[in-house]
Amino acid sequence: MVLEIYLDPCTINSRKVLAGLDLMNVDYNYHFISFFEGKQKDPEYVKNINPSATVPAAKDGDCLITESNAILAYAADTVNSPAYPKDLKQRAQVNRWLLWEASVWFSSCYVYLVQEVVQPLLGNKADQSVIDGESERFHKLATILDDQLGKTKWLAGDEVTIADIAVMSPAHLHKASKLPLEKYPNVTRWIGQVEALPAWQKTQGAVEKALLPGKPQVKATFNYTKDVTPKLTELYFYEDEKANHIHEPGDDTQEMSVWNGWDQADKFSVDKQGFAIDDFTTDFPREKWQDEDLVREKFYPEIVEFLKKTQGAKRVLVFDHTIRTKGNAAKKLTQETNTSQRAPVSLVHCDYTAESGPVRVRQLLADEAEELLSRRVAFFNVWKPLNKVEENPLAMCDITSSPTDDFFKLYLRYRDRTGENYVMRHNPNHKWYYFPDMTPDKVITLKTYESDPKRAQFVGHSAFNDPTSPEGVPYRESVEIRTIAFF
Ligand SMILES: N[C@@H](CCC(=O)N[C@@H](CS)C(=O)NCC(=O)O)C(=O)O
Repeated sequence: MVLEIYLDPCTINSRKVLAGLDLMNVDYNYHFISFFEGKQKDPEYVKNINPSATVPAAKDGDCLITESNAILAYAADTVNSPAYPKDLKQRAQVNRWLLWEASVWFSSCYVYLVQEVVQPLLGNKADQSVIDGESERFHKLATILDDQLGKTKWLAGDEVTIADIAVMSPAHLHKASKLPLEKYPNVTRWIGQVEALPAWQKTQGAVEKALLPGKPQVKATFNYTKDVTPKLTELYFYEDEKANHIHEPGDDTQEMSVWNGWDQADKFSVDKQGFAIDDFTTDFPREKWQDEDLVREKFYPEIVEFLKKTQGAKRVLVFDHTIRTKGNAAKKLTQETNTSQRAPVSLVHCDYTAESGPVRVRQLLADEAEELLSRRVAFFNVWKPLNKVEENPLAMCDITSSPTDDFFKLYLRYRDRTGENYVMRHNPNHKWYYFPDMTPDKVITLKTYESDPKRAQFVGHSAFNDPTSPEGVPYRESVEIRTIAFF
C-alpha cells in the first residue's frame, strides 16, 4: 500500500514530512492542500482526513495519521528505516526529540518565523516586543540543543534520524527568521549537516518560493526631489518671470531596486501597499482611445462599476483621463494645453495631497461636497496599458515602506489657480514594485488620496526607464483614469 499524504510543502510540518519520507525512501501519493488558500479548513478535508484542520496528514489504507512526527515514525517502520532505530534505547532518544520539538521547540521558533518572515510578507513590520518576549525561552531551548549536539554528531547519536529532520524543520528559514543562533556553535554545525542532506535540499525551494520575497528584478534611477524648505518646490505651467527663480522637482536622482510584483500579485491591496493589480477586460475599441467623448461615454462607466466592485464604493466620479502614447512622448510635463494627451511622468510623485483632495471634491461637486466629505473619500487612479508594457513601465512605492514624512508639497502654478501634488524625498528603505510585461487585460489601481488615516493614503509612483528593456521594443501606451470614490 502506498502512503497518501496531504500537505502544502511550504509549511514547517509538511516540509518535515516530505524531507523525512525522502530521507527514508518511502513511496507516497501526494495531495496538495493549499495552506494559504485555507484548504486545510475545507469541511470535506476536516471530516475525512484531519479533524484538526491542519496539514500535514497521511493515510495508509484505512489507517489515518495526523501529527507530522507520528507520520514520520509510522512511515519509517513501514520500510524498516534506520532513521528510526529499532533498538529501544536509541528509539527513546529519537522519541524524546520528536516530542520536544512538537511540545516546545516548534512554538518558540514559530514566533520568529511569523514576525520576521510572515509579517513582512503581509506588508507588516515585525513586532519587536513579541520577539523580545520569546527570547529568554528560545535561548533556554537552544542551549539544550547545543549541549546535546556538543556530545553527539546528530541529535540521537552518530547517525541521522527523523529527530534531526523534525527538530530542524521549525528552524528551516533560520536566516530569514533571524533566529539568534550565533552563540550556539554545535547547533550551527548541525544545521550545516542537515542542510547538506539531499532530502533537505530538495524541499527547500518550495518553502523559499512561498515565504521569501523575490530578489529585486532591476536597479533603475528614480527622480526624487530635494526638500529645500523653507523654499517651496514649484512648477509653472505658463510663462512667467517668477518661474526663473523656483526650485523645481526631480533634482535628486537615485538608483533604487525595483521588485517584480507578479510573484505576489494577489497580495497587494490599495488599503495596505496603496496599489493593486486586477483583471480588466473591455470591449472599448483599440483605435478609439483618441476620441475623448467616446472614452467618457463608454469607458468611464466601466471604471465606475469596476471601482464599486473592487473597492465597495457607494458612488464613483470619474473626472478625467490621460492617454500616454508615442505621439505624446515629446510633450513637456508643463505643457499648458490639452491635458488628456501626455508623456509618461518620470518624477516620483502622488497626484493629491491631504489638502488638495478635499479641494478637488469641492471644485467638482460644490453643492454636495460638505456632506460627501463628512464620510470616507478616496481618490483612485486606474492605470491600464493599451499595448504590452515593454519599456517605461510604471512603478509604485509600497506605502508600508514610505512614511507620510517622506512626502512634501509640489505647487503647480497655473494661470488661474495653484494645484498641489506630493513629491518624495529619497529614503533608502523605499520598496518599489512594477509588473513587467503587463498586458492590456490588467489594470493597476493606485490610491492617490484617502481620508481615513487608518488606511494607506498616498502612493508614490513614477514611470522609469527599465534597463533590461530590449532595444527597439514598442513605445509604452497607456491610459489612466482619475476618479473619486465615496463610501
Ligand atoms: N502538531 C501538528 C501541527 C500541524 C500544524 O499546525 N500545521 C499548520 C501548518 S505548519 C497548519 O496546518 N495550520 C492550520 C492553520 O493555521 O489554519 C503537526 O506536527 O502536524
